[in-house]
Amino acid sequence: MSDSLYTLIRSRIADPARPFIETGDGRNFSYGDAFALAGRFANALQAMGVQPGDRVAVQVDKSAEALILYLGVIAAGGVYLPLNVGYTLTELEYFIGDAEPRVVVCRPSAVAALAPVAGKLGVAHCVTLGDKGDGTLMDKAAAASPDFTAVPRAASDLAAILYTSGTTGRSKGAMLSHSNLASNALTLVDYWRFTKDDVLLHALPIFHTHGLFVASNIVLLTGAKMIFLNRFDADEVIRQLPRATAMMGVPTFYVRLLQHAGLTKELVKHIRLFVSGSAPLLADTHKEWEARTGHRILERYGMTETNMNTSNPYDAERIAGTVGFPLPGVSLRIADPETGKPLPQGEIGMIEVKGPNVFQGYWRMPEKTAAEFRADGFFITGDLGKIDDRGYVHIVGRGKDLIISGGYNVYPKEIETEIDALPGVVESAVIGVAHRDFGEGVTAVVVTSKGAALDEAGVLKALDGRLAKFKLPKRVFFVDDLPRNTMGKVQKNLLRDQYRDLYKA
Ligand code: MCA
Ligand code: AMP
Repeated sequence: MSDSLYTLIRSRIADPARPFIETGDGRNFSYGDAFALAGRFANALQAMGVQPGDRVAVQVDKSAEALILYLGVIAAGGVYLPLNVGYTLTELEYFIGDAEPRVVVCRPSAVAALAPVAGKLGVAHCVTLGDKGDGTLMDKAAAASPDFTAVPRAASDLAAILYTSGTTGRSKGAMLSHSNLASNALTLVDYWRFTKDDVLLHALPIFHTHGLFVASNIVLLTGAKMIFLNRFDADEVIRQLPRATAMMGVPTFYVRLLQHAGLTKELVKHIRLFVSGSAPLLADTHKEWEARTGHRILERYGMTETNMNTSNPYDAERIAGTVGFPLPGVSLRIADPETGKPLPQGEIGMIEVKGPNVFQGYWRMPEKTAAEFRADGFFITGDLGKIDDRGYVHIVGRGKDLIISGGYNVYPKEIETEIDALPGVVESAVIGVAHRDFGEGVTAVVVTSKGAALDEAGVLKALDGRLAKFKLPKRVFFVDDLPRNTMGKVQKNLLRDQYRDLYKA
């Protein structure tokens, strides 16, 4: 028997005529349409030599076809490797060199620059997919047969690799198996009561866990429908909300919608579920949302490496500022960060998890993988938390130096390395400062050598093109020295304090 996620999805769709994706420009897909296109993609990929286990790297704009490509890749037994469209050529070079994909799929506008780089790195095919369902991959798909029998896969075979940055060194590819994805999505279907009658308003990007797996896999496993927006646009979301029954978003979605005069109780009376995750939802936002709409947002907690770990309950009380209970099948403990010894109930420590949702390790980094697991198999999340006396998990901080801006992770070390390499820079510290829109705003504090003529605009210009735009500091400050403790470690908490009101207005 095959444990392919694709086979599972197909087995759960009883009526292929049911609508799957509705897009703004009328390129709509029933489940049958989607399976036919996935079959064409799978045949086209096989014709390009994709064998089970081969990586297919994809950096394209959001479209129904792009999501269906994910299905085509896993049907062919390939490993789907989605990449943020914001990544620059320099960043892509690393991912492609590390993952060694057989095929790279990019935007038509990017192929001239990317194809030579991919070719140099040994990629056999660089093909394109545009946001209107155009491109050379679509041409190949159109010429291929829609009939395809999914390549059998074992539960632990890889379905996807998603890169996530490390606090030190380069990005790590989190390897997710067919059963990691299937088990978590099936759990969420039950926990959040999804059925074929749901209509999910999908405004998230599809190159990260939230939009790709949490949102899309749930829909695919229930036969529900999605209204698929290319990006988050508050006006468009307000227009579409009355047609939906559920929406998933990062906290910035909710913050922005609260600023929209169109958000009323009447507008959302058909919605049964609002989910938030990927970054902390402020308790104030939670409360304001309830006062304005009558709905309590359901906050949940996950990671690229683990999919979803905890969720506030569907029926019982959803508590602002908590991420709810461990999901069925997920073991979660609070441990001493140094020793891994479980701490008494109520104490703050490292959140560690174990379960079928937890990934297979980092791609070609066995030492890094080993370092993030305890001997008894628990994964060390890097998040600090506690469990209250009612069993709700609270995330109280991060043991890792990480900024989450609008739901995107930014690793200070990566930005500091780029800034430190600029002429005239002695050292720098990059911190996350509370930001009214993005939750945290990337902020750089820089020490230059005497007489250096570097200013804020100069730093930003130098970083532009090397780092994705969402990683660029919103502000750059210059100081004589960075504050350090007696061990010589930069005291980022003091810097965060100093700049705490920067983005509040
Ligand atoms: C865009 N910009 C950003 C961000 N997004 N800067 C910082 N942080 C961001 N997140 C930049 C743009 O490049 C632009 O720069 C300027 O900010 C204004 O862009 P704007 O139009 O306002 O942005 P937007 O297009 O509206 O995007 C904001 C957004 C988007 C809707 C919040 O970032 C988004 O969709 N975020 C969702 C991320 C996500 O899905 N995360 C899930 C990860 P300039 O003006 O210079 O051009 S999965 C995960 O974390 C785990 C597993 C989990 O638990 O889910
Ligand atoms: P990523 O590596 O992009 O998957 O980001 C995972 C990280 O996002 C987690 O380790 C947490 O730090 C954070 N995160 C996800 N959901 C929440 C949440 N509901 N509240 C606070 N932090 C969250």
